[in-house]
Formats: sequence, C-alpha cells, structure tokens
Amino acid sequence: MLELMRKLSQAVISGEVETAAQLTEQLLAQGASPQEIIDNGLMPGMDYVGAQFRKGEMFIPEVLLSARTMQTAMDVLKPRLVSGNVPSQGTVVIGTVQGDLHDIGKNLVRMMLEAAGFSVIDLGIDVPAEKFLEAVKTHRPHILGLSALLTTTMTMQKQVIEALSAAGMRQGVKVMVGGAPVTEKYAREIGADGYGESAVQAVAVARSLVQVRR
Ligand code: B1M
Repeated sequence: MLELMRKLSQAVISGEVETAAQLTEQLLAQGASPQEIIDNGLMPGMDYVGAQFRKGEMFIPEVLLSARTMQTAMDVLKPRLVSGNVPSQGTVVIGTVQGDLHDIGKNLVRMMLEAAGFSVIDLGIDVPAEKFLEAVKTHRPHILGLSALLTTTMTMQKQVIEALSAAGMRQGVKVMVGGAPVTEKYAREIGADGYGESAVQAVAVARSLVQVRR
C-alpha cells in the first residue's frame, strides 16, 4: 500500500491524471480510506509541487496540471466521502474569497462537510463580499465558510465579516475561515467564529458552531 501511495504522490507531481485516478481506485480496492489516500498520497504530492513552485522549479502550467490531477483523484473519492443517509447537520455557504482562484482545499472542505451531513452551497472562486451576503440572505445558512490561499486575499475574509456587520447580518450566521496562510490568531483578530486548519478540522469546527447556534 505504501508503494501505491508513493506512486500516487508522484502522479500528482508529474500531472498524470489517468494514472492518479487508477491508483486511487486501486488503493480504495485494497482497503485504504479516502482520508488515508488524501493524507498519504495526494497531499504529499501537492506539498512537493508547492515547494518546487516557490523555488521557481515548477511553473503555473505544471502546477495547474497537478491541481487537475489531484481534483480528478478527489472526484474518485467523492462517492466514498459523501454518504447520502446522514441526517442534516445544518447548512453551510462556502466560497473562495475575491481575487483568489484556489479551490482544491475549499472543494475538499465542501466534500468533507457533505460527508458529515451538512448541506453545502458552494459559491465557487473569486467571490465578492456582496455575493456572500446575498447568499446568506437567500439561504440563511448556519455557517458561512471563507477560504483564502493568498496572503493578499486573506484580508478579504475580514472585509466579508465587516460587510456582514455593516448590513446588520453578523448575528445571524457563524463565520468559519481557513486556507494555508490563515491562522487561529488571524481568525480571532478579524472576528471569525471558527478556524479550520484542515478539512477534517473544518468539520469538527462546523459541528461545534452549529451546536453553539442551536
Ligand atoms: Co497558487 N499559490 N498561485 N496556484 N498555489 C500557493 C497558495 C503558494 C503558497 C505557492 C508558493 O508560492 N509556494 C503561493 C501563495 C503565496 C502567498 O500568498 N503567501 C501561490 C501563488 C503566489 C499563486 C499565484 C499568485 C502565482 C502567480 O500567478 N504568480 C497565483 C494566484 C492566482 C489567484 O488566486 N489569483 C496562483 C495560482 C495557482 C494555480 C491556479 C496555478 C493553482 C490553483 C488551482 C486550483 O486551486 N484550482 C495553484 C496551486 C495549486 C497552488 C499550490 C501549489 C497548492 C494549493 C492546494 O491546492 N493545496 C499552493 C502551494 C501550497 O499550498 N502547497 C499555492 C492542496 C489543498 C488541499 O490544500 O488549499 O491549503 P489547501 O486547503 C487545506 C487547508 O488550507 C484547509 O483545508 C484544506 C484541506 O486540508 N482549508 C480550509 C482551505 N480552505 C478552507 C476553508 C475552511 C477551513 C479549512 O473553512 C471555510
């Protein structure tokens, strides 16, 4: 199993979409859980890509191909993650903030929330504050989830929270923030109700926020 995990990481790094899908199927068939496949196969590959990108040894087209490879493998995992017969835990509106196009982590959070029984409305990427507010008005979610992957866009999380307050809507919804540059401390500073370091933690935080609201 370890060898297959290593090959899966390598497939993400080299952007071999088909191979990654096949390896994911193989790992599931051998009894690996979706979470093990994400943690030990997909994420190490993506972390390596991130490090090479930072060093200027991988470029955007390659990173995009790796991202597509990871997304394809996650699509294979999705039916195992999303179980249809969990009673609804609450509603979450989620999106990646304005100016930010990263969505792999947000998609993973969405899938895990769905798997845990939350109804999730996904607004996609590059979502302006007004669109978040509109969705909160329309769907009246328990939680608003804001994802940001860039130090330049994490400030948009603060702006969305401020816009909610200015519109008199802050009391009606819990705000959860996350994304690689975001920290617990930052979440507290901007007045968020919760911070998820990972998709798994996001589910735990969402559960506790819904409890608080009930
Ligand atoms: Co981008 N990028 N990127 N990129 N990219 C980063 C984030 C970067 C760290 C790479 C680097 O320099 N090492 C860097 C940011 C530096 C910074 O701001 N400090 C960076 C940069 C600079 C850029 C561009 C500016 C590059 C350029 O154009 N010069 C550009 C910006 C575009 C834009 O958004 N406007 C850019 C573009 C891209 C691609 C389009 C090529 C592609 C995105 C494709 C896509 O998402 N569809 C991309 C990618 C893939 C990355 C890296 C390599 C991988 C991100 C990822 O998907 N990780 C990334 C380096 C890295 O993070 N290692 C990088 C896997 C994912 C599962 O993890 O997203 O962290 P993550 O999500 C986690 C947690 O953070 C958490 O749970 C998830 C699962 O555990 N989480 C939440 C996320 N959202 C949450 C929300 C929650 C709770 C938890 O509650 C609501």
